[in-house]
Amino acid sequence: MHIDDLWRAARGFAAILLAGAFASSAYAHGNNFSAGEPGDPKKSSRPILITAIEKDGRMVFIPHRIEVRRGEQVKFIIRNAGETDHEFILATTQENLKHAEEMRKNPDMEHDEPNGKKMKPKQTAEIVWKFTKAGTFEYGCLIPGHHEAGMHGTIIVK
Ligand SMILES: [Cu+2]
Repeated sequence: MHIDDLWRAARGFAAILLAGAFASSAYAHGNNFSAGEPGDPKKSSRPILITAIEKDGRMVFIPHRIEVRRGEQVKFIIRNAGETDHEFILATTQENLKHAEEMRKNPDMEHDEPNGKKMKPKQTAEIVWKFTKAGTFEYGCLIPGHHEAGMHGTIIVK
Protein backbone atom coordinates (compact mmCIF):
# COMPACT_ATOMS: atom_id res chain seq x y z
CA MET A 1 0.00 0.00 0.00
CA HIS A 2 1.24 3.47 -0.88
CA ILE A 3 1.86 5.90 2.02
CA ASP A 4 -0.87 8.28 0.71
CA ASP A 5 -3.44 5.50 0.89
CA LEU A 6 -2.43 4.83 4.49
CA TRP A 7 -2.96 8.48 5.36
CA ARG A 8 -6.34 8.50 3.68
CA ALA A 9 -7.38 5.40 5.62
CA ALA A 10 -6.15 6.91 8.89
CA ARG A 11 -8.10 10.15 8.28
CA GLY A 12 -11.26 8.18 7.47
CA PHE A 13 -10.89 6.19 10.67
CA ALA A 14 -10.41 9.36 12.76
CA ALA A 15 -13.59 10.86 11.23
CA ILE A 16 -15.55 7.75 12.22
CA LEU A 17 -14.23 7.91 15.80
CA LEU A 18 -15.15 11.59 16.05
CA ALA A 19 -18.67 10.98 14.75
CA GLY A 20 -19.08 8.20 17.30
CA ALA A 21 -17.92 10.46 20.13
CA PHE A 22 -20.50 13.12 19.19
CA ALA A 23 -23.27 10.56 19.00
CA SER A 24 -22.49 9.09 22.42
CA SER A 25 -22.17 12.50 24.11
CA ALA A 26 -25.65 13.47 22.84
CA TYR A 27 -26.96 10.28 24.44
CA ALA A 28 -25.12 10.90 27.72
CA HIS A 29 -26.69 14.35 27.96
CA GLY A 30 -30.10 12.75 27.91
CA ASN A 31 -31.43 14.27 24.71
CA ASN A 32 -32.48 10.89 23.56
CA PHE A 33 -35.84 10.07 25.11
CA SER A 34 -37.82 7.66 23.00
CA ALA A 35 -41.27 9.07 23.81
CA GLY A 36 -40.54 12.72 22.97
CA GLU A 37 -38.90 15.31 25.17
CA PRO A 38 -39.25 16.96 28.60
CA GLY A 39 -41.87 19.71 28.41
CA ASP A 40 -41.62 23.37 29.30
CA PRO A 41 -43.44 23.97 32.63
CA LYS A 42 -43.99 27.63 31.68
CA LYS A 43 -46.12 26.67 28.70
CA SER A 44 -49.66 25.40 28.98
CA SER A 45 -50.22 21.67 29.06
CA ARG A 46 -53.17 19.32 29.19
CA PRO A 47 -53.41 17.74 32.65
CA ILE A 48 -53.82 13.97 32.72
CA LEU A 49 -54.54 12.33 36.05
CA ILE A 50 -53.19 8.85 36.59
CA THR A 51 -53.67 6.67 39.63
CA ALA A 52 -51.30 3.85 40.55
CA ILE A 53 -52.91 1.21 42.75
CA GLU A 54 -52.98 -2.44 43.74
CA LYS A 55 -56.32 -3.98 42.89
CA ASP A 56 -57.69 -7.55 43.06
CA GLY A 57 -54.20 -9.08 43.31
CA ARG A 58 -52.95 -7.02 40.38
CA MET A 59 -51.13 -3.70 40.10
CA VAL A 60 -52.51 -1.16 37.67
CA PHE A 61 -52.53 2.35 36.34
CA ILE A 62 -55.94 3.98 35.90
CA PRO A 63 -56.46 4.82 33.08
CA HIS A 64 -54.30 2.31 31.21
CA ARG A 65 -54.68 3.88 27.78
CA ILE A 66 -54.21 7.50 26.69
CA GLU A 67 -54.34 9.26 23.34
CA VAL A 68 -52.24 12.32 22.62
CA ARG A 69 -51.80 14.51 19.57
CA ARG A 70 -48.32 14.76 18.15
CA GLY A 71 -46.73 18.00 19.38
CA GLU A 72 -49.07 18.20 22.37
CA GLN A 73 -47.69 19.04 25.79
CA VAL A 74 -49.14 17.05 28.65
CA LYS A 75 -48.80 17.26 32.41
CA PHE A 76 -49.08 13.85 34.03
CA ILE A 77 -50.26 14.10 37.61
CA ILE A 78 -49.56 10.68 39.03
CA ARG A 79 -50.94 9.70 42.40
CA ASN A 80 -49.86 6.61 44.23
CA ALA A 81 -53.13 5.52 45.85
CA GLY A 82 -51.68 2.14 46.79
CA GLU A 83 -49.93 0.78 49.83
CA THR A 84 -46.49 0.18 48.35
CA ASP A 85 -44.01 2.28 46.32
CA HIS A 86 -44.68 2.69 42.61
CA GLU A 87 -42.98 4.31 39.65
CA PHE A 88 -44.07 5.89 36.42
CA ILE A 89 -41.49 5.54 33.63
CA LEU A 90 -42.29 6.86 30.19
CA ALA A 91 -40.54 5.07 27.30
CA THR A 92 -41.16 2.39 24.71
CA THR A 93 -42.35 -1.02 25.87
CA GLN A 94 -39.07 -2.53 24.65
CA GLU A 95 -37.02 -0.05 26.71
CA ASN A 96 -39.16 -0.56 29.79
CA LEU A 97 -38.79 -4.34 29.61
CA LYS A 98 -35.01 -4.00 29.28
CA HIS A 99 -34.95 -1.50 32.15
CA ALA A 100 -37.12 -3.84 34.28
CA GLU A 101 -34.55 -6.58 33.69
CA GLU A 102 -31.77 -4.26 34.99
CA MET A 103 -33.88 -3.45 38.04
CA ARG A 104 -34.26 -7.13 38.90
CA LYS A 105 -30.49 -7.14 39.38
CA ASN A 106 -30.50 -3.79 41.18
CA PRO A 107 -33.91 -3.41 42.86
CA ASP A 108 -32.95 -0.29 44.84
CA MET A 109 -32.37 1.78 41.71
CA GLU A 110 -34.02 5.16 42.30
CA HIS A 111 -35.77 7.21 39.64
CA ASP A 112 -36.12 10.95 39.51
CA GLU A 113 -35.63 11.80 35.88
CA PRO A 114 -37.48 13.91 33.32
CA ASN A 115 -39.27 10.78 32.09
CA GLY A 116 -39.62 8.87 35.35
CA LYS A 117 -40.64 9.34 38.97
CA LYS A 118 -41.00 7.12 42.00
CA MET A 119 -43.86 7.74 44.43
CA LYS A 120 -44.29 6.52 47.96
CA PRO A 121 -47.85 5.63 49.11
CA LYS A 122 -50.15 8.71 49.02
CA GLN A 123 -47.52 10.74 47.16
CA THR A 124 -48.20 12.57 43.92
CA ALA A 125 -45.62 13.32 41.23
CA GLU A 126 -45.79 15.43 38.10
CA ILE A 127 -44.17 15.05 34.71
CA VAL A 128 -44.51 17.68 32.00
CA TRP A 129 -43.88 16.03 28.67
CA LYS A 130 -44.02 16.99 25.04
CA PHE A 131 -44.92 14.20 22.64
CA THR A 132 -42.90 15.12 19.57
CA LYS A 133 -43.06 11.74 17.84
CA ALA A 134 -45.98 9.73 16.57
CA GLY A 135 -46.16 6.13 17.72
CA THR A 136 -47.05 3.89 20.60
CA PHE A 137 -45.34 4.41 23.93
CA GLU A 138 -45.68 3.07 27.42
CA TYR A 139 -45.76 4.15 31.02
CA GLY A 140 -44.69 1.39 33.31
CA CYS A 141 -43.69 0.65 36.88
CA LEU A 142 -40.38 -1.18 36.82
CA ILE A 143 -40.15 -2.18 40.46
CA PRO A 144 -39.53 -5.94 40.26
CA GLY A 145 -42.78 -7.84 39.78
CA HIS A 146 -44.97 -4.79 39.16
CA HIS A 147 -44.83 -4.64 35.35
CA GLU A 148 -45.64 -8.34 35.26
CA ALA A 149 -48.54 -7.77 37.67
CA GLY A 150 -50.15 -5.42 35.16
CA MET A 151 -48.58 -2.10 35.96
CA HIS A 152 -48.23 -0.57 32.52
CA GLY A 153 -50.27 1.64 30.24
CA THR A 154 -50.27 2.59 26.58
CA ILE A 155 -49.93 6.02 25.02
CA ILE A 156 -50.95 6.44 21.41
CA VAL A 157 -49.47 9.55 19.79
CA LYS A 158 -51.20 10.48 16.54
CU1 LIG B 1 -45.50 -0.41 40.98
